[in-house]
Amino acid sequence: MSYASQVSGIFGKLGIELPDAASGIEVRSPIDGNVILAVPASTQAEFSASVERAQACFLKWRNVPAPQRGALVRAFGEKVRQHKPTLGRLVTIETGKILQEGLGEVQEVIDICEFALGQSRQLYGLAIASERPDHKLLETWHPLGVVGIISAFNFPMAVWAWNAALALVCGDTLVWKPSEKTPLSALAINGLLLAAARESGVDAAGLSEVVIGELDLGEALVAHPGVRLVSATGSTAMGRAVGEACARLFKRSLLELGGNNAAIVCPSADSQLAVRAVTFAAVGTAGQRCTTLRRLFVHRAGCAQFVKRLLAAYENLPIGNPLHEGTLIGPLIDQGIYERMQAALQAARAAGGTVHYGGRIDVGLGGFYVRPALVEMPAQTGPMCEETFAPILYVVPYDGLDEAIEWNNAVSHGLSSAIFTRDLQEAETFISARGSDCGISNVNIGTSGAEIGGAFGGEKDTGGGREAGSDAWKNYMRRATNTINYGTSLPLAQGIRFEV
Ligand code: UN1
Repeated sequence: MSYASQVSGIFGKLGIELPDAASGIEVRSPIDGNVILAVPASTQAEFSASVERAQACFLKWRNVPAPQRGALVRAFGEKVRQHKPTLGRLVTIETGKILQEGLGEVQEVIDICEFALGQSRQLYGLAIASERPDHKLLETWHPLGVVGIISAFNFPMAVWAWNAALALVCGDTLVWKPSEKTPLSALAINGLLLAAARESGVDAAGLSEVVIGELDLGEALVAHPGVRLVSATGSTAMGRAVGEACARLFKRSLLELGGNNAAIVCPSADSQLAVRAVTFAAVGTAGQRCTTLRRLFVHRAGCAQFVKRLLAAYENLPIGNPLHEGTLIGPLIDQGIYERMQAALQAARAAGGTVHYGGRIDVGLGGFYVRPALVEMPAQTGPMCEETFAPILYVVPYDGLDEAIEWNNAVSHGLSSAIFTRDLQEAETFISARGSDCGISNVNIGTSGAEIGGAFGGEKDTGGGREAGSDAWKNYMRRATNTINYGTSLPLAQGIRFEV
């Protein structure tokens, strides 16, 4: 069955209308590279209407008690759970990530809904001691407004959901511009949210809008005065443009950009565990996660042996149709990424690297399939210092931990990092103030696959934003400080006397 008919079956099962396929943005399945269908792009007028609907809806939604808003998110999460296999399949067809990872992505949506439901009863403020008699200081949190979400192709549902589930319980409404490569996943998951709203008796108009288009639409979203926060996931170049434009307008931005993530394998590491963890982090999602492991520093004493074991694991990786059980590596999203990967491997060779694997493989489907590359580098140089969004793992031997930590931190990004060691001093140093400078630093676990309970994001060129768990909800609310005088006199702060 063609992917076009599978997709129409999926939308049928979900009870969501597929958009008119006559013309518009062509959506391809990376599995075979063929067009699934065309999705109409949003016009400027449609985009403006979406923001206006979201603004109007916000005026009502902000008055709904937060736990009731949480109830909608719970109903949505239940719907997603019910349709998990169908949604996972759609993610795989549209992104090419293996079915296990497609299902994992849907699970992330379910998880954040549960988290947000709990959060809906915990939007805590503070009561602060006042310096004045009969006075009280409060810190309270209020809904912010319309939240604009820009998301990337590689997590076409989960990244939106991290933002959406929290923003909704915080009383905000949403306008989402998904990647033009993955609008179908967006329409499906958003369609389930709107269905949950209708079934819960919530007026769904303007609660969560999807707009489809390319760069100019993202620019319009950032520039629109009705959008109070722009949460953007994607390349550093895109994030810089979003961040600068938002700063000019004093608009909030929440940026989750690239990563050039590293791991350190110490002499005391459990090498079997480390080989599995490194392999999953480096080749999972065919190297197309922002948390993908791209740089590896192995202690010189064990480096040759460790590389040998990795090469053996790489050689046996099942590469092929991501819908088939047993496949671990699916296709790259498109030719553009394939070409960037090959250019990076060329540059690595020129910089003195020894490249293992990395070439295109014919799995009989079309599409861009590669065996992930392992590159032994003499030092951290050349393309190793940049993020190439493809499965390339550079390996460099190190002699001292300080040196390895310095290299970990010596790139422009600061998303995720890991150390493999059974030495307490090494582990604690790595996650200490003089350790990794990343937003995520792990011990005996790879760089990717973070749980939603923690704050997700990173420093430097990764953009500084934090999404999902911990106190990330505060991004989606405005904070007010309230001073209340319950006495009969008017003492002024700082002891100022001002008698009139
Ligand atoms: C991304 O690649 O943009 O930690 C997000 C992870 C996933 C999310 C990745 N939970 O790898």
